[in-house]
Amino acid sequence: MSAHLKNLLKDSDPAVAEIIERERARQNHGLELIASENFVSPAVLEAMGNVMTNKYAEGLPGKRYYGGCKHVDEVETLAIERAKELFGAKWANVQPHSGAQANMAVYYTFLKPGDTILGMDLAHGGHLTHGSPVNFSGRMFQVISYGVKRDTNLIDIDDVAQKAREHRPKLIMTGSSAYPRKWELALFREIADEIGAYLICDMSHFSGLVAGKVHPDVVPFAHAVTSTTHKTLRGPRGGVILSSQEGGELLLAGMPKPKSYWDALDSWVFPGVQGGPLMHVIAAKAVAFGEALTPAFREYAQAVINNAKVLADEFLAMGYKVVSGGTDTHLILLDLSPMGKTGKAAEKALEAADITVNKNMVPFDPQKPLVTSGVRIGSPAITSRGMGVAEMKKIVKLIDRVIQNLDSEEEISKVRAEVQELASGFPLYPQAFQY
Ligand code: DSN
Repeated sequence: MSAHLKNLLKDSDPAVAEIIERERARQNHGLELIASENFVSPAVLEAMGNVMTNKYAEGLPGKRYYGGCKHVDEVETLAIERAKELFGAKWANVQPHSGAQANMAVYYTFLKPGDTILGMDLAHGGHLTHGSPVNFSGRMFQVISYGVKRDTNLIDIDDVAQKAREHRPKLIMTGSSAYPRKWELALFREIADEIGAYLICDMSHFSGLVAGKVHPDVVPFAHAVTSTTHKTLRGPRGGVILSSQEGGELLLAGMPKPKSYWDALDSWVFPGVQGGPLMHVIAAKAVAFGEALTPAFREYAQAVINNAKVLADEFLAMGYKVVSGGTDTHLILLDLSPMGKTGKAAEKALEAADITVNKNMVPFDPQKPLVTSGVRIGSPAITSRGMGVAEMKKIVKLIDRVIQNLDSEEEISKVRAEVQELASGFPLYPQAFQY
């Protein structure tokens, strides 16, 4: 949004303008280490805040239920083509409002209520929409969960195979929210093929790493792949579904004849689980996919992993317990239980020092989800600010000072001053571009 428009908002609704300004300042002054967050480019921000929000466009490009769609058709077609090119997919739907909506459309495409799914346990790093009882996925389907091994904290593929053979799920879900290691889909596909299950990958957390070619491809192995667009991929808040697996016809409830499952996925996004697409967000997705196709994005994705590895190594050198012994993605998970501390206390004290992380369950965590033994720390957002190895080392020392002094307001306030000084060397957006 231009400075001119910013002034319009300031004049017409100063209350909202001031809240937005405070949030901008918070992002600028602090260290954003939530593994699922990032900072979009000014171009993505601009593509999100414009007249595209005014248009209703139920349907797909060229097949809409409203007139006046010629320009939104252009931008959605561009977003679809760029998404396909980025991930080597043959089909894409860029309309899901979120990762959860994308997963819902996938489940409704491949399953009937009551069918069995096999997904990663939330407490071991999985996601709510992979079968948690507090989510629609856990209420609609029979859920069997797999997890990590107690000794290595790596995925127990033998356990996956054994549970697949025993419970014969119709769908196997892969992907995670707090698993610091790469996903190797080929092994999962062998298991899925053995029992005739659909294999789905929710690559929300690491799709930017796949786009940047620093994580193995997942699209060739899964029947469908879902992702958010706002995490490592550094686009607007939203979702996308991709597929390269042709063939397969599904008879959907209420439909007179079977459909290819690409058509079925389209139908389950709209009218299945959503109404009108958010065309301003789709325009911003097109911009983000275009950015992710550049060599600069590959360098960014590599830097995200390099920075996360430095964070892990520095914490290990200081004697911290890092779940699975390190990382090969964008995130690390600290287990604070050997220090007698909780994720809840660490998150709160770190926030007071302008360092934003989230408390997180660690595998086999004895603490409750609102307390937890762990904190999850991600490198995508600070890498977008241009921070590198030297800054990672400083950040680990700052975090350690807070964790060692959870109750010391004096130390926390000293750390906050150093955090703000560090952040000020890496301004988020140019001054003229305040939002
Ligand atoms: N909330 C996201 C995360 O933090 O991983 C997942 O939806």
